[in-house]
Amino acid sequence: MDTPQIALIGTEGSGKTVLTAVLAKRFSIATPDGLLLNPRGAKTMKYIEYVWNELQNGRWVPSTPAGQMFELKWTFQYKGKSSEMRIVDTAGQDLRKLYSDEGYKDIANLSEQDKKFVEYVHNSDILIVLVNLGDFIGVAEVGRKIENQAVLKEFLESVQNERRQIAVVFTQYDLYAPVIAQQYGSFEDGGIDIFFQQELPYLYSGHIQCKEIALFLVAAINQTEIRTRSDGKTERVPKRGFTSAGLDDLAEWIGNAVVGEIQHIEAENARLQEEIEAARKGDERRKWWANALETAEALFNNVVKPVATRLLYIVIVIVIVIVCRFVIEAIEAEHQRQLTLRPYPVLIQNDETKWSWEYKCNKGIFDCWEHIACAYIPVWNEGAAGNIRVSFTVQGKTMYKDVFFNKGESKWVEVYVGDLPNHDEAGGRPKLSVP
Ligand SMILES: Nc1nc2c(ncn2[C@@H]2O[C@H](COP(=O)(O)OP(=O)(O)OP(=O)(O)O)[C@@H](O)[C@H]2O)c(=O)[nH]1
Ligand SMILES: [Mg+2]
Repeated sequence: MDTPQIALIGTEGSGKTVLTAVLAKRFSIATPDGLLLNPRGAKTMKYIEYVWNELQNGRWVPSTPAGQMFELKWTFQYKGKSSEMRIVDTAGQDLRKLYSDEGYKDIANLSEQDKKFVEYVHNSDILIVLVNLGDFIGVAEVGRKIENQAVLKEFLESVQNERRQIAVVFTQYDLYAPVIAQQYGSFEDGGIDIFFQQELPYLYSGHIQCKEIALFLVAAINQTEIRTRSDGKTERVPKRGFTSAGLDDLAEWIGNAVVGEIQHIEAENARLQEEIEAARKGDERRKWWANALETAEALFNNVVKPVATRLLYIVIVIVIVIVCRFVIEAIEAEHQRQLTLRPYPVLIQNDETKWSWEYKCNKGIFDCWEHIACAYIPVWNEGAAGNIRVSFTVQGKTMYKDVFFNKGESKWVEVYVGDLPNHDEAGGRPKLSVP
């Protein structure tokens, strides 16, 4: 709710309608303090003017019918604040009906009108509870006293919360001032507390004493006169040109309460604005991130991914090449290693004249039956240990012998070359190879 709302509550005849009109009229012209109530719309103006005219012409207005609420609107100005303000003039009958037997609690079974009453009242920021002094002072009937107090007590219990501002206004002070002064002492000098304790003990102890409820004494119509009606009966009616008493204090309290409410609403609005702003910024941030994510995704899909794929292919190819090279190099190295491992045969003497030849007799049981030529070839193994094949061809016949050499070893290799008349017949160079 962004408009301070005041509800005037009180039992029938407590003076709500009269006070509303008198207050509105009184503050339709700015006070020296700057409090101003400017009616908004024809409805409010007509309502106030109607009641005011009746009072000015010495007539009371009829009781507000049950089920009716007059929602009146003003532009309120006070202490540099300006705001719309609503005052709801409720019907006393409704208050009694709903709060005397706690019927307001059974909200589900309330009529639409009653529901509206309860909701309206409970949604109001400022409550002005009117108490007709006549209901509690002097000749007041005991049953009615108890009944009224019960209604008010129940009502106040139901509406009190930490924030709501509540005032209890005693009306028709003009009629009871002398009795009050006599019975309780001057209200201004603490008589009001004594009155409360004595006449409204449940309200006093239950609410007024411990809760912050403002108390006011008001005479909306401070001067009345007795008039004889056409039926011969007499009645007390507003005196032409009447004044009011106690309105300024009440108006000041209302003004401050409304200003407090406006400040609360402004603070709430500022907080809401901040929340909205924070939410908007949060939204913007989320959107920004979403966009950034989208852009990044698009960039990734359209640029990075294809480049990366190509790069990956290139890397794969490079890796394959490197691996191949590595493998080839490894094979090469292994080959080299194998080569270096293999004995690298070197003839010390490649010169046949260095060979040594020998004839050996292949002796039988009695005599030599064969001569065998043997060639001794000097070989030096420069390489690693391994077999070296020494072969050579003599008279078209190739012979060989595999001989094991240690690394760096040199020795004579003996090769049988067969039955040769003499070694001169041997021909060709020996060849060395690895088997
Ligand atoms: N002497 C005197 N009588 C008043 C004053 N205000 C109200 N009254 C009397 O109280 C009666 C009821 O006043 P209303 O303002 O109509 O009371 P209400 O609270 O609106 O009553 P409902 O509409 O029935 O709930 C009037 O008809 C007057 O007789 C006042 O300031 N002085
Ligand atoms: Mg009324």
